[in-house]
Amino acid sequence: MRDVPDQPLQPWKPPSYTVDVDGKVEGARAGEVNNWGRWGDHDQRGTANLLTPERVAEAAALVRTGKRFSLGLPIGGLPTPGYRSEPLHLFESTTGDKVLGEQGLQYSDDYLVLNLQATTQIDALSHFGAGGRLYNGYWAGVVTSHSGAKRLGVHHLADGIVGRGVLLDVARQQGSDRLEPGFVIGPDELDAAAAGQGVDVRAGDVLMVRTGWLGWWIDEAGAGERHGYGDLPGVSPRCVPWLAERDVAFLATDTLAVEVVPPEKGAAPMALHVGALRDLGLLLGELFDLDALAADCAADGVYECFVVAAPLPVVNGVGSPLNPIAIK
Ligand code: UVW
Repeated sequence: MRDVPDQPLQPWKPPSYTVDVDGKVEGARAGEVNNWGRWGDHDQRGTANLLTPERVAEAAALVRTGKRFSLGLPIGGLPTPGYRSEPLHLFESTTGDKVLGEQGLQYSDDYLVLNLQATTQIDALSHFGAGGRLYNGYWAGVVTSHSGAKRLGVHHLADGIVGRGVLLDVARQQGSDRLEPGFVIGPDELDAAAAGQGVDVRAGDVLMVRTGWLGWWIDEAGAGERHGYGDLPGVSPRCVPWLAERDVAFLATDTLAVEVVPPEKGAAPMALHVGALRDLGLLLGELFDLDALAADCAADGVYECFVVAAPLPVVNGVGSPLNPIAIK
């Protein structure tokens, strides 16, 4: 038999810190702008805490026409991010194959094997850490291949991302169908879009930032080519203080990464993920299909709506597919 080269291994270093019985790193520190401890030392919901009953009720009152927009991508039949497996849809029984009993009863059942991040999705707070730490000082080692996220799992968000949705259509504001790969959305671009659209961003908002990238990827990029992580327009980590000042509850974009890739000169890779998920406990949404909503907002000039997005309560999951519904 031919030689098979050994797989390279990550160098292993025992943690130089102590982890308590609750899975928290003693003395762990977040970035300068952070929400650690704000909702309790053992909080596992982060900015989902901002989606209070009062805010949800106020947001529900935004519904005027009852027009609904699904912001979720169809699962199957569309390209999958290049670094994630394609969904596998299998059938256990189908009416074409099975007839039950003398009455001729027929039924179908199916399975889905899905990378939970491979479509429109929410990143749970266990999805991303840095320096061995997750949100609120939890140790990154609480997430294992054996047990999943023993802390900060997506099931803690089962009551949903529900609240006032605000669309900032940065692409349209910049006079473009889609922002170029690497286009940096900084605080100035967010402010300009909000001012241009006549909408404000408030505490507890579900903020959706449109780059136009998703529509381009699906409709034009070589008829459904898979796409890697290499070049995307997106939000700069410089927006983390901006998001914290406004107490945004959820940030989503119509891209694979939310953040700009490659990072701006001088910025660390994935610094927005670290600043949002780890430091603020700010939940992120990716691959939100914002085009139809954006067209409607441009037509009626109303950039706020009621949004309902329920993660699947996958116990110890680090994310979940979403079919977010915006209602105007
Ligand atoms: C990674 O961070 C690897 O993925 P995502 O952008 O989906 O959160």
